[in-house]
Amino acid sequence: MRTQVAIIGAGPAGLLLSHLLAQGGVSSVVLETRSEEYVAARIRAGILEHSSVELLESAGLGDRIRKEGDHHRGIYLQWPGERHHLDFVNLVGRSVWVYGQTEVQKDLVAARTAETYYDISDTSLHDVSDKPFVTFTDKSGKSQRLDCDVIAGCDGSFGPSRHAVPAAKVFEKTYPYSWFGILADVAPSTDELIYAWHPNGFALHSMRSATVSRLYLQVPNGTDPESWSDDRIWEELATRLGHGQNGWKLTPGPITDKSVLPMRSYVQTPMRHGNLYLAGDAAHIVPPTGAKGLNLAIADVALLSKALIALINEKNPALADRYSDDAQRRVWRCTHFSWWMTTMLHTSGDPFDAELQLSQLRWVANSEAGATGLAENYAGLPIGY
Ligand code: RFL
Ligand code: PHB
Repeated sequence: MRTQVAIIGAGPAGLLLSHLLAQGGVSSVVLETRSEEYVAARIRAGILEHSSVELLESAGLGDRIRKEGDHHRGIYLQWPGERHHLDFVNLVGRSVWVYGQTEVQKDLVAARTAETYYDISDTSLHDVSDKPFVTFTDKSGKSQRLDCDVIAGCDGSFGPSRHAVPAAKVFEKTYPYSWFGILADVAPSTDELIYAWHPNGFALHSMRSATVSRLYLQVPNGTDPESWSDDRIWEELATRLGHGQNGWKLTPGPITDKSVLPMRSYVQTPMRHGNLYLAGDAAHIVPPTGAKGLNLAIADVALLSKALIALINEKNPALADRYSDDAQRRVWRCTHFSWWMTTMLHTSGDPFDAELQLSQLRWVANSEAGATGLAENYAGLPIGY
């Protein structure tokens, strides 16, 4: 088989890249280890930045976001006794949309034109500095070879692509806590997301729709989700989110999914070697407190699709040569913002740290300069920042 761009990974980075390349007249084939059903059902991110929505709209993928997504002007930031609304629209003229990654994935699958191989195994990258090709075993057990001009590694942090960049530099940080996430069939108890600092640990009230809530608790690493009863989860969420404060109530409901997500961060550089380019989680992971993972994948792909279209259609390598440096500027900005949100909101047990966090939260919530900094980063910098 032959194609112009072999895309490894059918997550949001891989499928969006394939879509944008097709619009630019560049062919691609997408290779994915998991089944189509598994990829479509994965519960992950929930927030789209302003520029991600603009990009999806300009690619003809915005219809359902406008109809079914929930536009949020900002977020609530709280600590015991106080809840503050940060209005991003007033502060920076931009805002965010609540629209699950699962929905983005569905929209991408519905719009897909490229051939996609699901349920493959033994993915292997070859000759990336000269005449690249990918070998794999397809669903029926047949060995396949896909020749191409370029390989796009969109296969997340556990895929093989990032290991095909020799002498790459990896920057890593593991946080000493995890997030316990639940999905519940109950109307959200808030109109916009609540990020809560509490001496027991961080809590977040997010949502997926008018009838589905998504909530998170900071828990120690290694926590077994099954060791927490539903009652205990709701009690702890009520305590940390301030049930009863100023008349606010958290309404519990049936829990349909429980999972524990470790918090880690890494950045791998460069994001290119020869004819191999990395995008999304294959090149970087951020802790979820800044809601940046999916948005960064979209921003990488916005740059990479333009670079590959110019490279392949016009034989112009200028953008491709700059891709890694251009993408990394935003990656480090988002890595810093995610670290800043994480360390401001998660408790470490150290009373000195707790006083510093509370002081910082009061400053962010009460000073226009502090609030604007958070808003500018959360609502997202323009593509190409
Ligand atoms: P994805 O979505 O992980 O897609 C990579 C795809 O590559 C496939 N793959 C392979 N395919 C072929 N051959 C191989 N050898 C392969 N190895 C792997 C995988 O099966 C997969 O389908 O990466 P992408 O496209 O870069 O998209 C990035 C986002 O998915 C990610 O940044 C966010 O979802 C991160 N993230 C979250 N971000 C948030 O902002 N808020 C969240 O609440 C949130 N929750 C999460 C998350 C990431 C998670 N992961 C990766 C463990 C929850 C989880 C569980
Ligand atoms: C989510 O809805 O899953 C979500 C929202 C905001 C975050 C992280 C996750 O910061």
